[in-house]
Amino acid sequence: MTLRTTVGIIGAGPAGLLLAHLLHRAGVESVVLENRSRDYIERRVRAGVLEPGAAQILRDAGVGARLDGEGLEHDGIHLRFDGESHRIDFKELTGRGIFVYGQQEVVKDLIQARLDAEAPIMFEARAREIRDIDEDHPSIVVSQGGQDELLECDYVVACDGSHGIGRSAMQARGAVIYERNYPHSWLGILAATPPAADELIYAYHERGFALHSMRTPAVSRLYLQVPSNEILDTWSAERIWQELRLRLHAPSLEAGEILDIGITAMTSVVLEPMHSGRLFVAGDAAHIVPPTGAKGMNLALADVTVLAAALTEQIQNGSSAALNSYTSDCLPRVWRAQYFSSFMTQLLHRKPHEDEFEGRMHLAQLRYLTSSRTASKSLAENYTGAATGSVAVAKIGP
Ligand code: RFL
Ligand code: PHB
Repeated sequence: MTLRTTVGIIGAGPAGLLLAHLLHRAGVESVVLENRSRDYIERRVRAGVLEPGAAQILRDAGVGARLDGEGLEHDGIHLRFDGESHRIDFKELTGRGIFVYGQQEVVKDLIQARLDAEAPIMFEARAREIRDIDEDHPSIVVSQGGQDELLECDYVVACDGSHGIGRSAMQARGAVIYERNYPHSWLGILAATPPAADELIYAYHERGFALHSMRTPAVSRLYLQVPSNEILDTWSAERIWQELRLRLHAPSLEAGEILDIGITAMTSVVLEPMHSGRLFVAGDAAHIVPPTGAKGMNLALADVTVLAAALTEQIQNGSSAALNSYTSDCLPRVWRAQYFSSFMTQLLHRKPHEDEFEGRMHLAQLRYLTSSRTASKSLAENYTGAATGSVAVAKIGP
């Protein structure tokens, strides 16, 4: 059977769902294809931090009510190292705070909006192949319930994350991947335990990095640096809690039931360009940042906000300028976030064989960041997304 729509969207993560919602509000039809079940994606525990700009995007799209009611507004973060605790006051330094609101809550809000609009979203429907990218009507081969169907579109947007088919389709067409791997992973838990502090704690410790975050006053989200290729079986609950208390300097952190546990490898990836013919890629399909800078979901939401406006402009007014500049409009923000995420990762993690010299270099940089107003402000601008605004550019030739 052949289905037809204007924009075929692969993936119902934050990128694909927000894109579909923004297009719907502009009067543009789309179909969302999601490999997993609704239940699975609504439970998948991932990001937690929204920049104020991303929160505003959700509000402007009419899906910010729960975020404003249940999201936790934080004015700063704590940096802990060498037995000291320092607060970086984002609000005072930049006038902006951040929101702590789980990615799966953003996903739930957007799925609800899609269903309320009675707009098409197919779960357990896997995009297998993207065809005819250079034709007027590209199509997606979709497998659902053991059957193949064809979704014919005017445009295809791959929001299918880091392991999807969008990125490989782009690579097959000559797009370049810039990549860096880190020798660390994160062991992350979601636990039924009250947060040990009112704000996030990023801790540099001789035993490795640790991060204290939260979801509600009764649920904490906690991470530990572990070697890449670490095996989960070697981490008993007791070992995890002990290590968290030590690295976070949080002896009062209570052990609670572990609701979710997983290990995430850390990498940096940027795909250039982010579009080719009638195929566009957005979010993790186009770029991955290590989670230390809390940027991935924010970048995904920013990409599709640009893309929704550009597609609408093309489809409703026949104007292709914004669509043609999709890649160049997104990449400066992507590389800024990439730099910051890499900087935070290298600042806060212990290298596998870090020597005394390097350890002292880390401490020197952390002391600078927490004692110089200029350095603290730079961190605050980057973390809250205040540093991604456009600047006047003076071109100096080819
Ligand atoms: P997603 O969320 O991965 O969604 C892609 C969707 O596509 C589906 N899919 C397919 N569907 C149909 N056919 C196919 N062939 C398909 N292939 C894949 C998948 O099932 C999935 O549902 O990508 P999207 O929308 O680009 O969103 C990106 C974010 O998920 C990601 O950047 C963040 O989670 C990164 N991240 C963080 N970002 C932040 O902004 N702030 C944070 O605090 C933050 N913390 C984190 C993070 C990511 C983490 N992990 C687990 C990677 C913390 C961690 C630990
Ligand atoms: C989270 O709450 O899951 C979280 C917070 C900050 C990060 C990464 C993840 O840098």
